[in-house]
Order: sequence, then structure tokens, then C-alpha cells
Amino acid sequence: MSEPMNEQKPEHEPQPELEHESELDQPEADEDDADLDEGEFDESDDADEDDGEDASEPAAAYTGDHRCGFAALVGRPNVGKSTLMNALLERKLSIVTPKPQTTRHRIVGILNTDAYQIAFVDTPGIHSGQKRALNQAMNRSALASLDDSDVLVFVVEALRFTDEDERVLTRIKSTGRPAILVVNKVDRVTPRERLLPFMAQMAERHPFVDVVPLSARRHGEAQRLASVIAKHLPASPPLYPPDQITESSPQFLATEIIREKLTLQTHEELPYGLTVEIEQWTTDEETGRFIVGAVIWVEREGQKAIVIGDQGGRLKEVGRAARYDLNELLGKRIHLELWVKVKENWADNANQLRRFGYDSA
Ligand SMILES: Nc1nc2c(ncn2[C@@H]2O[C@H](COP(=O)(O)OP(=O)(O)OP(=O)(O)O)[C@@H](O)[C@H]2O)c(=O)[nH]1
Ligand SMILES: [Mg+2]
Repeated sequence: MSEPMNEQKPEHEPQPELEHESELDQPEADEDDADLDEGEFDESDDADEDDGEDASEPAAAYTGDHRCGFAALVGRPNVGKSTLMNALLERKLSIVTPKPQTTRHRIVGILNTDAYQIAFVDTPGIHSGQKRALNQAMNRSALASLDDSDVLVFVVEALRFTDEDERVLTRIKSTGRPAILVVNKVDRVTPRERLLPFMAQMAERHPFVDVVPLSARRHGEAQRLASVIAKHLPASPPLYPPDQITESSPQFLATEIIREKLTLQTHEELPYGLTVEIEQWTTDEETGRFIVGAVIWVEREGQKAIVIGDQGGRLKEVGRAARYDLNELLGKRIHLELWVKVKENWADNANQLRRFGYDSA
């Protein structure tokens, strides 16, 4: 999957295996073979009717009570969309950092109950003022999700409504889709009554179908939101098999975990110039260990030294933290190898973005 780069000979910085105690105390991660055939659920039972020419003949309507559909979590960067999706799913699927523009891809997380199945779509924070191809790809990905969803969940921060929020709301309005307002981070607001005028102003901005103040960090609050969302989904049988939790491949989730640790460990512009690519994903026949090899791409030579850190310390720390999460994700103990390579200004280059898996670049 990774052919040699043509510019600039990338040097390998083989990272010795970071032996660590992190034991696998949580074999709960499923081996999700994330193959999905959207639309492969039976919409109606009458598949035996003459197929073809009866576009005018409505398919037998689903008459059950089960609800199912897509709910996109949208908003400006850093309002807590990914934290909220993880809370709704009660598992960590999307990466979270205190820095804006953490999420770069559309990530689907599926919640099943007897009464409903919700496919949450976590999206990159919609932002303006940045001209890089990566920023544009992120915005395009988020905006496309607005049009693909049954209900929109507009996430804002309690007591803060910025121009960027306003621009997102304008896009939401233009879809004409039902929108639920989530006022997140209410744990920061005391006394709680201070929220009331804010909620009233928000209700004037748009006829939201529901308004839910919550803290995505507090256990249980997101679960109540799930049933509010379900009310606004169409009656439909499930779209996904009950054991499927995401559309994302384990390899993609692994790159995200590594990027999260890197983002937490680096500062200023560096997190925005990093991307991660999996190069190796195999079981070592001799040892039986599962090997994950990943390249961390940076934009400039100088950034490489920063990522590696003094005596390799930063990379070691990133590897340790990532491996812990990867063990959990994959349900087995893995051996992680990290390399740092330079690809000049990859985030400005649409071809590079595609190669690195940024969908709508
Ligand atoms: N105090 C508080 N912090 C929160 C809450 N929800 C999220 N955060 C924090 O807000 C920061 C951003 O959270 P994310 O979930 O990454 O935000 P996001 O909207 O997905 O951000 P982008 O991916 O950059 O668009 C993190 O530091 C979270 O821990 C909350 O309810 N209360
Ligand atoms: Mg996010």
C-alpha cells in the first residue's frame, strides 16, 4: 500500500518495539469486519414481484415500529461532537483531543436497541478561513454528511454562539432537514439557570425539533439524547447487522488512534501537518504476534525531529499510548512499529490527500 515516495528520500526511523506491560484486560473489541452493504436490507418482503418496470408501484410499506436512520453530528470544531458520539455508543470510536479540527473524516458509529438502530455520523468540524486542501476536504466531507442524513444534530457549546456556528446553522437550514440542537458542555455552567436565556435565543434562531442541553462527558446524559434522536428517524427495519458497530476498517481506526496520541503530544501547527498511514498489518508466523507498522507523515524535515523527540522519547510515548488502545481495539496484543517520514506540504496537495485516504479531496 505504500509505494516509495518520489520526492525526498524518506528515511526510516525504525522504532524499536516499545515493550510495555499494558496488558490486555479488555478483550471486548470486536473484530468487526467492517464490510457494509448499505441498502442490502430488505425494504419490503415482496421480492418475488416482477422487478423492473413498476416504479409507480410503491414497495410494500414497512409497518413495524422499529426506527432506523442516519443522524449526523455537525458543528464547528471542538464543540464535542466526537466526545458525544463516543458517549452515545458507550465506546470509543472517534478520537478526541482538546485541539480544534481533530476529526478529519466522516465516521459512522452504529447504536442498536430493540426499538431503534441509529447510525451516528461524526463529522469534521466545519470551519472557515483556512485555504489548505486538507481543510477543504474536511469541510466537504462534513457538508456532504448534512445531505445524507435523516436528522441533523447541531452541536454547540453552552453559552457560546460564534460566527462559525452561525455559518453551520445556515447550512443546516438549507438542507431543510429536521435538526436537533445539542447544547453541550453544560457542566461548565453554574448555576444552571444561566443557560435559560441562551436556550431561548437559540430557539429563536431556528425551529429545532428538539433542544437538549447536556454534557457529553457525563455518563448517562447522551443516552437520553439517543431516544430523542430515534423519534425523528423513519420507521424502518435495521440497515446494519446487529453486531456491526462502524463502517470504518480496523486499519483506519488504528491510524486514528496513532494520530490522536500524536496530536496530544505535539503543539501549535504540528498536529495539523501530521497524517498516519498503515504499512504493515500482519501476524508474524514465528512469534504469533500481530504486527502493526505505521508511517507518520510530516510536512517538513524539522517536524520530524520534533515528533521523534529527545532520544526518541516523544515517539516512544506516542507508541506506548497508541499500543494500549490498539490492543483494546483489536482484542489482542500487538507489536507496533512507527516510522516518521517527510512528505513536503502533503496537506496542500489534493493527490497526496487522496492517497492518504481523505475522501473528498
Ligand atoms: N467540559 C466539557 N468538555 C467537553 C465536553 N464534551 C467535549 N469536551 C471536550 O472538548 C474538547 C473537544 O472535544 P471533541 O469531541 O474532540 O470535539 P469535536 O467537536 O469532535 O472537535 P473536532 O473534531 O475538532 O471538530 C475535548 O477536550 C473534550 O474533552 C463536555 O461536555 N464538557
Ligand atoms: Mg471530532
